Amino acid sequence: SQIDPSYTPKILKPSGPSIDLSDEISPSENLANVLVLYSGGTIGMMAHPHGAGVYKPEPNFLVPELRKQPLFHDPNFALLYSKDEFEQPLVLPLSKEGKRIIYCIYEYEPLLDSSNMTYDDYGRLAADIMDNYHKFDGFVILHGTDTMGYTASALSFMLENLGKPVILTGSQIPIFEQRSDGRDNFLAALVIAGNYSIPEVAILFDNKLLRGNRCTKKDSEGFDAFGTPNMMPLAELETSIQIKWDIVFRHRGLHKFSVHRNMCPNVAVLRFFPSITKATVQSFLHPPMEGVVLQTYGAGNGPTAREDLIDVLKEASDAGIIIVNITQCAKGTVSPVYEAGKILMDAGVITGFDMTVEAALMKLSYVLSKDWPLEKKKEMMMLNMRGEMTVIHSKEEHSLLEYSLIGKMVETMRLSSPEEIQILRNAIFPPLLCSAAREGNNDALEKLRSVGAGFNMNDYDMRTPLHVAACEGHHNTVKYLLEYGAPVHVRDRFGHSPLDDAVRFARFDVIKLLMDAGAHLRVPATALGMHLCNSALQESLTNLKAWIQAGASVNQGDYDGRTALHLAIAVNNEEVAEYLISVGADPNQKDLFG
Ligand code: ASN
Repeated sequence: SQIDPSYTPKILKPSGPSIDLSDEISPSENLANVLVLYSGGTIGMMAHPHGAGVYKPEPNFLVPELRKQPLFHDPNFALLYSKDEFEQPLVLPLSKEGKRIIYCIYEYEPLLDSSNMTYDDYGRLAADIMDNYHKFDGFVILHGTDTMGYTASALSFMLENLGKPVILTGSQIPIFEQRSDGRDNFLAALVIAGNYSIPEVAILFDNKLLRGNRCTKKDSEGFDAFGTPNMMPLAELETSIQIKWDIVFRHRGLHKFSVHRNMCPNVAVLRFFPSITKATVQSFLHPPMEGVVLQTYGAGNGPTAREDLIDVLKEASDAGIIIVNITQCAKGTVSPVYEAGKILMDAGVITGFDMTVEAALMKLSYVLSKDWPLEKKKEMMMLNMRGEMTVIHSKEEHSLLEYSLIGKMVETMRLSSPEEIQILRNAIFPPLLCSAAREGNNDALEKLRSVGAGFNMNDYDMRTPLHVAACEGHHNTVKYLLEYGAPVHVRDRFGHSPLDDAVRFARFDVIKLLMDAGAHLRVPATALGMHLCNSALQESLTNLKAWIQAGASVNQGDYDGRTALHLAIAVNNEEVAEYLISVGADPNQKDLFG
């Protein structure tokens, strides 16, 4: 049955601190907060001597052990938070790049072998990410490998308009066994979630970052357990980490992050094989079945000579069951090149292109659970919603050389290798993007985009075109950038997000747009109190309004607990005081001196 929409996740059992990191730590380029949701899997298992030596998840084991491991925890830095070990978050040692990753692990109860994961567990993961979304820069899910491809696919659909990284990882050998692959996988997942604003659900395994809804488990024993047969990795982690930003999937449009927890359970996979009987196919296509992933031969072919089967498929499709055609081949796509494929399409079977079984099933579950008419559901199944299907771009669109300036430079500098061209792109595009954003020149931005510039690219101060357009208050440019997937949560060298910039320059229209796209303030509470007090002291009603519009709480005090209203009264500014009261300032609130 479907998940009850009023389902609330059980409160997680915190293994470690319950510190509200957002209140304690100023966002800055040197710190990142990552939430780890630990659902189970081999990574935290132990072989139980009393259980015939088989592996089982071991509760309350991972966190205390990690605290003892210098690679996973720097106790000296953690002391800054609390003297009490159990109140401290886990902190990775300082990275080569000078960044600290602070992480909290929430251990689920019970921990599961991933063979037991269900839609309810996906719902719980999604709800926990939703509840903690604003406090963290990224999320890691520790998960068993057996069904990780299904969970990653499901979450990629359930987490709508995701703007932050969600990285699943696990291991083939438990993390504290001698030859474990879990240590590298977990560390790398933390590093990716904390350092790179990749708004995707991904799997990190064996030094590869893979799009979650493209993954299949391909090896039950090897460390290289996952593959994305129809797509290159998002990143390969070698001596350096090179993210292929061009292929990172970004949702388009101005929508906030939200979670869709219902998944339709009435789906199944049917695999053709020579001589399959009509009765077998019929038995699959009975109510309550609502959707079937049909694994056909080669490029999506079915047996043309088997009219009996084709008729059953047509009847089911006419009766409203969605049948999605994917290939049995480990790699490749369904395409209508054979009569044997066309005959299925004529029977109402829809094309699933190069989706994996996991992605096709989970997408079907997601789409079927939506309150959409049948035609729209079918349409959505054939649309690339989260990067789960290959999108073929026309060659010209991505040809760097189309852009004459870069082309000329390439020629002049006699660059030839793709690496050299990439270096040139990285050097040239950011300032061009930022200056176009500064002018509010959407045409120039569009030209740059069409030749391969990404709106995530940033300049030497790590400022993106969205930061610049937000400062300038170019409403249309901000809108355009957001529509083309410009990241909303990125912070520049000074720790500022585009929303912070819009607030500082009191760009009210832009604040609204950014918030519509899910942006939120990440300023620690007392620092926010000081901003409000300063604005009141400087008698700047506009600045106060901007902070309040961006979600600052009007009664937030500074270090002495004084609020903007205290200051407005101290400088005797009636207009500011009246405004503050009109937006809910409490005239009776006491500062720390009473
Ligand atoms: N059976 C384990 C699981 O999926 C396999 C693993 O994690 N390597 O939970």
